[in-house]
Amino acid sequence: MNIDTLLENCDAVLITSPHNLQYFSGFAGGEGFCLLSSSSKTIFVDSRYTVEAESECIGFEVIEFGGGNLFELITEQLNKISAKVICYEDLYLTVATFNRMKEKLDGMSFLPLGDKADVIRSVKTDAEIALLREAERIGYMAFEQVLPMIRLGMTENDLAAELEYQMRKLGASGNAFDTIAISGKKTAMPHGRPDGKRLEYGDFVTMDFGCLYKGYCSDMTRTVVMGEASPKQIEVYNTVLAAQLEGLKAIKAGIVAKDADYAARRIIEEAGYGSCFGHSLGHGVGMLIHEQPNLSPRSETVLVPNMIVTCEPGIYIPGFGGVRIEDMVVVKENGCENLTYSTKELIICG
Ligand SMILES: [Mn+2]
Repeated sequence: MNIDTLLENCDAVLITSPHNLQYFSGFAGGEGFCLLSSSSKTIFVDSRYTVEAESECIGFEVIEFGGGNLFELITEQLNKISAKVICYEDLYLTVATFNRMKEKLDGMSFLPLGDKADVIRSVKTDAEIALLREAERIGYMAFEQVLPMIRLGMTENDLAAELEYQMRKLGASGNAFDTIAISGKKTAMPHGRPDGKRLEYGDFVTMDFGCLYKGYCSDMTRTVVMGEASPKQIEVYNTVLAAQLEGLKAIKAGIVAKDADYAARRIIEEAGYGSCFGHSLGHGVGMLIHEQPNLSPRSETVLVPNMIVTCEPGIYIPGFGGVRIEDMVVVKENGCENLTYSTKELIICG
């Protein structure tokens, strides 16, 4: 990766967020302070992580701190490289830590990093794409395992637990976010939460879930119907599916993100459900479940090859229910490669 962008207008950048620590230093322990300059790479960790950092951070000097001497050690390092301006992660550093840093690193100027690291991370390397591909495979394999278990009378919590259990069995280290497994009228809430509600005849059931695999997230959504689908359910489902397919067709290098959003949104608007699709078409996925680029109606970001994004239109009707269908894709020169293999035909369960 290119750290020159990070070092624009500053002498050193201090990385503190878990995902950027892993991305820029290799350190996967989550808690540490990574100082990058054009001439040095240093990571400061406490004794819980010294051994780990020494094995993970290739080309880095690992400095162990303890007993409140962190900022003294950082100051020593900054003096060594004659740094005057230090860039910090304003999006992630707490105000408390920032204030402490300002007080301890007396005489330094501070520059916010903004979204520079996020923009760098939005275009994936081949190694990252391989990890995201495997993460998504774990997700859809778990879905295939769970589909035949979906029965009338089971609770949403049971369903969420099965999805998470299967992902873990398939190699995930955790969940990428809180699993959504909701049914009936609750499916009108895009981010509804599972509870003890039982799956009933005629319910839509929306499952939006993802795993963590070697620090990378997966994300997919499928909606099924219990027992039998009503004509209106079929109409809503097919409208979302048509929009999702249009969105996938639009996603390719060179398109402006808002135009990809509109390609899908137009289908939903023309079917008369425009007011029922409040969120964006999709988002980037990587070490974070939601990262750049944002495929929103306002996003001017131009997609480039090897971005990984979701395509997830939905229709949500209060008092009736909702449908969302989500795949995760790699942006290519002339289209996109879908990493989510599960069927999108309307599935009847129970
Ligand atoms: Mn998503």
